[in-house]
Amino acid sequence: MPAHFGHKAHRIVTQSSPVTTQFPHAAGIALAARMAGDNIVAYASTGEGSSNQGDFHEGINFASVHKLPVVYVIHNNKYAISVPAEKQYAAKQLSDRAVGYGIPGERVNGNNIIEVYSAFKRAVDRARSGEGPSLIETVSYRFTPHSSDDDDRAYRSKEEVDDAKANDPLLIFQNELLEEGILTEEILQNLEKEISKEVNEATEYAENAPYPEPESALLYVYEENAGEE
Ligand SMILES: Cc1ncc(C[n+]2csc(CCOP(=O)(O)OP(=O)(O)O)c2C)c(N)n1
Ligand SMILES: [Mg+2]
Repeated sequence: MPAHFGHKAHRIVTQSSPVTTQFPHAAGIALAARMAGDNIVAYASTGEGSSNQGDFHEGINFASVHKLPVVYVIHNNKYAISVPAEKQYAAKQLSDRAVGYGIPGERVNGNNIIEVYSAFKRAVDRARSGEGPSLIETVSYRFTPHSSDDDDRAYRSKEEVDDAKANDPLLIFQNELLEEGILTEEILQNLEKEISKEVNEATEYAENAPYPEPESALLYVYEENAGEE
């Protein structure tokens, strides 16, 4: 699955298919790190649809009681596959749930990169100083269908999608940086060249990679295999 990668060196834990299971995982990782004297901040995010699962409550509640260093984020992109936000939750805003855990909750414009950065900085500083977790809701929009199997024309209009695309956070930020003179057309072109080279090389590498041996499906499932390879 596309978003199920992990990366040990970058400390990204492999994600699993059942949504929001990462919320209790983050609390557990933060607790384990504290016990080991490792001064980390754990980060876990979920969609607004997935935030209605029990794991959401269990994870945040545990982290709040024990003042664990976790930043919890809800990416509110207004849809859970075909289900629009108003059919997912009755709350006015999801960040208000923080009150029930005794932690700060903030709703930010997810299309404004500086606003998002500021909220994350507050949450990370709070976690590092031992005050516990925070909940941030970033509000944005899902530009594409949920997956290649999903035809979004069945549940939302083209106009709605086009309107949202006019607020593409990457383009807005790019333009701001160009206007400020921090980014120039030359830097931009070089960046685009560099990035597409990296993406093309990675694609080629993946396409040429051999299929895994069928037996490898049994690796890392039970403890006796954990040390192999
Ligand atoms: C426990 C569980 N139930 C259902 C699914 C199927 N499923 C995968 S993604 C998804 C919708 C998620 O919507 P949202 O949380 O808003 O995240 P988004 O895709 O919009 O980022 C569902 C129902 C799943 N993976 N896990
Ligand atoms: Mg969503």
